[in-house]
This record gives sequence, C-alpha cells and structure tokens, in this order.
Amino acid sequence: MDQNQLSEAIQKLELFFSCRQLDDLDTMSVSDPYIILFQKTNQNNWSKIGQTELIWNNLNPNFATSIIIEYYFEVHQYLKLEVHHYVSQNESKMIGIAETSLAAIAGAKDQILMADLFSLQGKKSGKIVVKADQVKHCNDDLEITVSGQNIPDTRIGFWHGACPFLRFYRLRKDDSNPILVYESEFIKDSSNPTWKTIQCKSQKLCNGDYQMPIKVEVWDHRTSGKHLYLGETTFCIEELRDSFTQNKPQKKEFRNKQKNNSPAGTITFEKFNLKCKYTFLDYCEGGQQLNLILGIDFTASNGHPKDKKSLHYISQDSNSSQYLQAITSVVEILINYDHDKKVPIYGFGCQPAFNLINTNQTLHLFPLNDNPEDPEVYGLDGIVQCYRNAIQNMQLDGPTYIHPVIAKAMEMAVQSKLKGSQNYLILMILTDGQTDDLQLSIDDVIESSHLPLSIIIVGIGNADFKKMTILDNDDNSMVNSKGQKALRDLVQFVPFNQFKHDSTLLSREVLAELPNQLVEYMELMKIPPKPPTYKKNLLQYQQFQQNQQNKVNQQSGNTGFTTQNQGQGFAQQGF
Ligand SMILES: [Ca+2]
Ligand SMILES: [Ca+2]
Ligand SMILES: [Ca+2]
Ligand SMILES: [Mg+2]
Repeated sequence: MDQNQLSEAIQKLELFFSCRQLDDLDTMSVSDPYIILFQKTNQNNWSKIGQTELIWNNLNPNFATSIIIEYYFEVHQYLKLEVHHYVSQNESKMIGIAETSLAAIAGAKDQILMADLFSLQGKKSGKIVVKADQVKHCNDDLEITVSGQNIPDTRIGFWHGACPFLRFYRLRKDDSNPILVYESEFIKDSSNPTWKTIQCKSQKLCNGDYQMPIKVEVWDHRTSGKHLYLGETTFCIEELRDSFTQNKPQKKEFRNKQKNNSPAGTITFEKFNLKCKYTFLDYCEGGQQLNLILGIDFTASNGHPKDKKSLHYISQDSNSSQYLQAITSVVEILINYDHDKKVPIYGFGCQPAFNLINTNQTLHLFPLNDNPEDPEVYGLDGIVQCYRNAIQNMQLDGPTYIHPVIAKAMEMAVQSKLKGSQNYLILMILTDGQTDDLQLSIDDVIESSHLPLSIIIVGIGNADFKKMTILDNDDNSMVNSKGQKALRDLVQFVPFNQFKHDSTLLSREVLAELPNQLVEYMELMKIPPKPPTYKKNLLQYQQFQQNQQNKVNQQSGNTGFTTQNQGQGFAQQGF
C-alpha cells in the first residue's frame, strides 16, 4: 500500500471561526450571526460544506462549531464564507462574504487567517478569522461530567441568581490563540450546577493530544448576549485519566483573571470515561492488506454495445464507454490500496463467446479474462485491456443477478479469514442498478457483517438507483428475509454520473465509508492493529547501527576475536 497516497487521501483540517466588528443588521438589538461555508466544485458551483451555530446578539462572535474539511495538496480548494444575520427559520440577511482558499488558511502564520467581509453592495462589513488545526487520526470516545460549586452570583436583584455555563478551549502553542471547542448549556439560577455530560470524540476536545492544556471558562449567561466572564481554570485529559484510575474525582479552582486571580468557585470532574478506539490509519500502519475484486454488469439493460446509447458503447472517436470511464477513474483510486495490484475480475449477465468460455447459456458469474484457473489481471492497464477484449465477444442478456458475484467475494473472504490472514477485501460492482435479486443480495450483505469485506457499488448511467441505496443502508433500515438488521454497514453506493466531472469529489465519495467499515469490522472481531511496520523498521535500523558500532569498537580494539555479533545481525536479535 502506498502510505503517502493514503495519508493524503484522508488528510483533514478542522476550521474554527470568529468574527469581529460585524455590521449591525438587527432592528431591535444587535445582529444574530451564523456562518455558512462553501467550497467551489470543478464546475464552478459553490457547494455547502457546513454551518456554524447561531449566536444571539453578538457583533464579535466566537463559534464553537468547527467544520472538518478534506485537504488535498494538489487541488485548488476555493472557499466562500457567508456570515448571515438570522431573521427567522426561513429568512436571513447577508452581513458579509469573504472568499479565500484552503491553502491560504493552511499556509497562514499559525494557521490563522483574517479576511475582510464585504456586504452584497461591496462595502466592508466586518472581519472573519479562520483558524485551522490539522485533524489528528484519533478515534477515541470521551465522556466527561462536570459540576460547579460556589459559582459567584454577581446579580444585583435577589429574584434571580447566576446562570452559569462553560466554555472549553484548546490551547495550542501558547495561550494567546485559544480555540473554542465546546460550549455547555446554561443552568438557570444555580451556583452549584451540574452540566449535561459531554460526549464527543477526543479529537473534538483536544485533537487527540492528551497533554494539551484545555482552558475552561465559566460565564454568567445574559439574555442580552452580553455574558459575564466569571473565571477560568485549565486541565488536560491525561490528568483526568490518572486521577480517575485511582478513583479520585478531580477538582479545580476557577480564578478570575480580570480581578487579580480572585477565586470564583470550583469545578469538579464527576465522571470521566476515555474509550480507546483504533483508526483506519492505525491498521494501515500495522501493515493491513487490502485486496480489490471487480464485478461488471453485462446485462442487456445496459444496451447493446454496438448501440450508441449503450453504457457499454465504445465509440471510434472518444474510445471509451461509460463503463470504461468509471472503471478507469474508480479503479485508479482503489488500486492504490491493493497491496499486490492483482485484481480478480468477473462479469455477469451475458453469454460470453471467448476461447475457453464459450456458451449460449447466460452466465451470472464468469472470469472476465477467460481463465477459470486464475481470474486475476495486473493493474489498471490489465483491467482495461481485459474489459476491452471481453466486450467484443459476448451476447448481453438477463436477468440481472448480483448475488453470485457477492457470494464469490464472500467465499474469498471466508478463505482469507480461515487462513488467519489480515486481508480485507473490497468488492467493487459496476452496474446500471436494475438488479433482480435485491432480497438475496441484502441477505448476502447482512451475512457478511462477520467477514473482512466491503462492497463499493458504482452506479452507471441514470437509471433508478433506489435498490442500490437500500444496500448502501446509510439510514440503517435494511433487513434480511428473516427480519434481521445488519451488524455493521459494509456497502457504499456511488452514482458515477454525479461525480464523474470532479476527481476530488469522486475520490471522496468512493472512499467515504471504507475506513470506518474496516475499523468497525475489526472492532466486531476484536482484532487490534499490529504494531506499526515503520516502528519495526526503526528498531531494526537502530539494532543494525548498534551492531555496526560494536564492529568498529571491536576492530579498533583489535582483540583478535571474531565476536558472535558479527555477521549475525538481525537474526540473532530476533527480527
Ligand atoms: Ca490484489
Ligand atoms: Ca453505507
Ligand atoms: Ca453511502
Ligand atoms: Mg440489468
């Protein structure tokens, strides 16, 4: 597997937003801003990536909602930030717009970019600050319950107490640029509140860095939006982990930095839970092997290959059928992850007239390279060549059954599992989506939960893909013929036409679910990742250097002995 390609494919940046000196568009009080982030597509359209929370009555808001975005070095990723003033559910007024690029943010000093906002009339309407943090590959789950004691009540009226809420910040290099990562709800009239348990990925709170100081501020909530700062303290996850392994809840004192560090009550960490979860990258670094299998739909619903409307039509000039386009661009993405670049390739739903396999019966599974002994071909070129040869020599037919090719992949997955290898298989099916054995394929998919298998279905053409969406099962509603649900999701469906013009989006869509699917399988089977192969290499290297040094020492000492160390190298050390 190509590690560079892989880490590039899943490199992500987390963006945090603040605004300063926003124009006031509210009639009664001040603006109620929120931000929408857009990214430019290859067709020059803006597509919405995410949205922050709404902050009431604030012209200098700091948003707690961050937006995670994939970052590709080689691609220009233009961004548009729209700051809106909330009017009602269906209505907003535009405060201002800023355009920038992801590279500009990633490349800015400390990865903090400040840009002017412009109103629709082209007038300056405030500033936007975007901070970026590279997302660490950390999947651990975090659960923290905190309570407050003796939070100061600064209200003058006695009919109303303090309404404390908490803000959590990541402190990066120093504490001059804290990043707001969580804001609690406020508890009405209470100096001894217990806030809702925080449940999130540890990535969200501290970017998976358990020594990173996290600042907690306590505030008094005011309906006017002019909340009152009461005090602050810091902690880190490691500290909590240590005290909770000794069953000691952790207590911290709030200090008011604006009032000579005067005491401002305490915070108690009542409950703490860190659940370690491995990532796709952990498995890849341990040398996880992935293997691709290809299945191609040659049923008559795709149209006769000589017919111009056919999805299998290869014209003289453009030279490429829709299937071939999809094979080329999707295999190109996935072949990087196949460790030996050898791919077994199958066809279904036609009568092949090859040299060996030559029949007037419709086959629902056959090796596309005409070699029943070894259906593997090498690399993308081998796959393209194989498809081109095959399409000339077959009679398309029906019905469309995908069960046989899934069953074949299941069989291979079972074998690989029995052998005890850590192979994970990816079956890629290219089809126009009009299959005739939906229930059978649902049963297959649900039965495959325990198998090291993912299925990526690429929908060719513009037919109705409802059946494929059912298999994709992103809403977890799929049930087998016995009424059982799947233990995990193992199918991703990609409608090729929607993404074929944009290689970045296509690759994102093809790879969207695979990493999690693999991790979920490993969790289900309780298989931890192997130690990273590069660490093994490093150990070997250090051992080698040590041996070399020993040799030099021995030679300079010239003892006249041939020592046991010499010439035995790694083997002796157990590598
Ligand atoms: Ca392979
Ligand atoms: Ca899915
Ligand atoms: Ca999906
Ligand atoms: Mg068909």
